[in-house]
Amino acid sequence: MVEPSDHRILVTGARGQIGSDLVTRLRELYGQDSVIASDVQGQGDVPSPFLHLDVLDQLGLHQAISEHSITTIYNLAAILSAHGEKDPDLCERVNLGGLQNVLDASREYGCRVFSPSSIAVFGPDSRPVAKQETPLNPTTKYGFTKKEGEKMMLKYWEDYGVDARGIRYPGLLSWKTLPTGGTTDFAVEVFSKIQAEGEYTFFVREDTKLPMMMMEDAIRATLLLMEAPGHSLSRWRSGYNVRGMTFSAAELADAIKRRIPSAEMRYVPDSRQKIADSWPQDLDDSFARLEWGWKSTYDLESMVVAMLEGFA
Ligand code: NAD
Ligand code: AKB
Repeated sequence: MVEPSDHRILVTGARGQIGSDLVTRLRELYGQDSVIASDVQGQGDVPSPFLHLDVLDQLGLHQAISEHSITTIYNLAAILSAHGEKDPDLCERVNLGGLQNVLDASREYGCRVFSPSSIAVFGPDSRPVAKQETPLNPTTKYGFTKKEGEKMMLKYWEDYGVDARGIRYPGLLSWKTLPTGGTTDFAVEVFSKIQAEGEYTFFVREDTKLPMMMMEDAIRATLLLMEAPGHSLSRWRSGYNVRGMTFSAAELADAIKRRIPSAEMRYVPDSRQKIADSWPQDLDDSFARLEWGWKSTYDLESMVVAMLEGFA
């Protein structure tokens, strides 16, 4: 049994939307010095310890793990969907090449791994509600890398015993760090713009309905999965569906307008519409509920209250 003080954690891509919140929570649980934040970007305002680390740099990764006696890696370094469609080569290099480096190093040093998947693993044939076992037919480069990433993690578990786990996160909502490069970004941007400027132009149609989740729930799901006994996990261990809530852009706009009647919102779809139209509108997360006790806490109304307060 590993005591909290025995955890030595490396977080890659720590400056991103999830990393900013996850590093804080992990440090609350395991101690500031036990959690090494790292990113290909500079340290910014992330508190130390911080390493400048590119997941494509195999040697740097090995050195970081060995010098800091790392036991668990949260691999958050990635290129998200909209950015990935613009630069598919970089998306494949970072999302698959980076993951392979993390898994190879974990195999050598005996680390546990968490590396997120996404609802992007699904394609248009998964609509409206994607089940855990719905076939994965993504139409984006990002979705392809997430699907292959799930397979790679399962292979490293089955063939080499690397304890690799993952979640198919929906669009994540938080006021602490703004999302960039994704398709679900509109559901955060709207709160930031309405609070700052009183208006927002959605880059998707008003009937665009996608699965979403509050960051607090996503972090809770992540830690629940990582704490779950290995024997309770099935072949879905590298990509569990987790459900938070689902709403259309118009339903989100209505919920905001009920609280801020002067808010002005318009819809001017851009290239991200095609990506949104290829993803499921909702998820069935029965396996996560059954195997490791997942249950979300936020719904649309409580999320809108929290996000408006957060950006106020
Ligand atoms: P993000 O884009 O906000 O952050 C990614 C971080 O990775 C950035 O800080 C970036 O500098 C860093 N990075 C990029 N290339 C790197 C490299 N070569 N080496 C090291 N760092 C590198 O992304 P996020 O939203 O925090 O997502 C984290 C993970 O969760 C990703 O795997 C993403 O696919 C997944 N995910 C996120 C969401 C979401 O809504 N945020 C939803 C589904 C899945
Ligand atoms: C994106 O929009 O790319 C991410 C995701 C759902 O994976 N938020």
